[in-house]
Amino acid sequence: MLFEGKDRTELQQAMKSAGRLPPGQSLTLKWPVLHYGSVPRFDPRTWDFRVYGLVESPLKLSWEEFNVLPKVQRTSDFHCVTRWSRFDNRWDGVAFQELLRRVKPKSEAAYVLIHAEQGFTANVPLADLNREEVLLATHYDGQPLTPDHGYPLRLIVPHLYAWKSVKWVRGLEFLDHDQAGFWEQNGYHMYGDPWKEQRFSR
Ligand SMILES: Nc1nc2c(c(=O)[nH]1)N[C@H]1C(S)=C(S)[C@@H](COP(=O)(O)O)O[C@H]1N2
Ligand SMILES: [Mo]
Repeated sequence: MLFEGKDRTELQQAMKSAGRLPPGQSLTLKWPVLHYGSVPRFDPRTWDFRVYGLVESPLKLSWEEFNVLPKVQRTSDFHCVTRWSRFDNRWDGVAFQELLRRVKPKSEAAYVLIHAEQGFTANVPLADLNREEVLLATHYDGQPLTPDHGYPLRLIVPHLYAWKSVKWVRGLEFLDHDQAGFWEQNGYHMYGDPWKEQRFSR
């Protein structure tokens, strides 16, 4: 392995040289836990996953039904707006494009509001979700997500700041307009490109 035996600063330099460290970020080898509120409890009997709004075929799946969907594996980097980046994270889950094929967004659909437990939301343009590397992840490094990292299901959008990678996802609402989510209402950028340091609005 190219990066084996290197310490954190050496790894950071390697990622920087490889063009993988966005400006103002530093590499972490630990995995910080970051979210607003408490870790929700998962109850497989009442949990459901809904896709609704501007789609031809709305979906409502139980946990059992969700797990019948075909799974993919993706490895990607993760950049938090609080300035840490974690590299080469291996996720398993359902490709976002797999869901898009099933729900068939209407032509007016341009944005998705991601809904999570406890009313948490985040807004992402549909075009940014319609990418190979975007997935609804159930596993990290081959193991089910831990409760504090989003068990049973979280979104992964590697090319945007990690607050868009919503933990404890329960639904996707397709919209024809951009609607600020939780952090966006609290001053974070509507889009959140780490390469342009789109941390805050205004
Ligand atoms: N439901 C929910 N998802 C969330 C958040 C949150 O507050 N609530 N915070 C986001 C932020 S700011 C970050 S950096 C990542 C952190 O993911 P991690 O705790 O697995 O490192 O989760 C994101 N997903
Ligand atoms: Mo974050």
